[in-house]
Amino acid sequence: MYAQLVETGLSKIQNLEEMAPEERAFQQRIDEGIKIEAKDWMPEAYRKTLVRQISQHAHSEIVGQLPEANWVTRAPTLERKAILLAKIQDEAGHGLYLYSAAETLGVSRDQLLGDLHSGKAKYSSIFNYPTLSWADMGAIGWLVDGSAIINQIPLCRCSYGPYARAMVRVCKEESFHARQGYDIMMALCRGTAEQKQMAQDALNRWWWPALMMFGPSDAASVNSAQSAQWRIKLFSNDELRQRMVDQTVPQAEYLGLTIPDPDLKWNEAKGSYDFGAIDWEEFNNVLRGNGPCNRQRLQVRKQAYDDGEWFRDGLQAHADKHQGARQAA
Ligand code: BYC
Repeated sequence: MYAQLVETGLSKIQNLEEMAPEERAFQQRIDEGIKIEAKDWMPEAYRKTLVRQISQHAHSEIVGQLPEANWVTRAPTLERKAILLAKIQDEAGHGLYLYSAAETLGVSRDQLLGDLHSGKAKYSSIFNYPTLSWADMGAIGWLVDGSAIINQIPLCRCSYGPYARAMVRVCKEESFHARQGYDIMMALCRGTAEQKQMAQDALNRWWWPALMMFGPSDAASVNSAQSAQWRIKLFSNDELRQRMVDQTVPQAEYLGLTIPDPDLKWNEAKGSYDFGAIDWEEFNNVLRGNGPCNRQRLQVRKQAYDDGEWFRDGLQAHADKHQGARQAA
């Protein structure tokens, strides 16, 4: 796939002969599988691409806490509440590793957060959908964290060292998240008819948005070819989306739930499932800021940032005081 993506993107990206010597040496290191580290020379466009992707990833982790936070006070048991809280705390941790990885590329946390709050930086489309019932906690863990793992396992091998290393722990924790989600779905599906219906309803609402998480189709993906050449992307959006469908259909069957896609069908020749058309108009609309919860999500993040100002000021004053004392000594 890597070769195929680079191939299709050849009109947009340079081949080795066209590159300046420094850039050629950089590309050769990448082709040999050598990691790029923060202090190494890198093309400005590589740095920018990573800042864009890593920061959007970090924002997704932070904004991703909000739909689940909605259910902390209404979890059905103390145990479920404790597990959900631990998962949400993990997401905060992921955001922090990722902001730190982005900072190694010479951007400040304030700049990154400023871009989120102004609407300049994106975060994952999936977090602009509402969580209407407890079953949504199951569906998010199962489908959203499940998709996140499929997308993120290859990132542990991406070319930028600090990003790749941050992803190792993130993926381990995501695996726990996906299992807790599936466990909620199993409990609901083994419960009353009403509980099983809640699980089906959650699957109906989260299925298509989860498929959209993988990004536009390969034909429409503007960044894929260059990211593949730089080995930031090891698999294409469509390839990973197909993996998610193939992995999830048997899991839905085990639960006794129906995937909301009349065109879903096993394709013997391909050895994978065919599935229906994605509503890209809906996806683009969410990206433009018009999803069901976009405004609410941004407003809550901005409010949290403003509310935390006194704390950041306090930390800064404390740090300044100690630095002053050290300089005086
Ligand atoms: N939502 O050329 P493309 C999580 C944008 S966190 C919004 O294919 P690329 C979790 C894309 O940014 C989930 N925007 O781009 C957390 C680009 O716009 P810009 C987040 C999307 O970068 C808590 C444009 O569309 N995961 O899992 O090559 C709880 C064209 O796309 C989306 C990551 O961030 C989307 N779904 O590929 C539970 C993983 N898709 O930036 C779970 C790392 C595309 O040019 N990121 N866009 O203005 C990636 O792997 C890649 O950035 C993507 C997109 C596959 C997402």
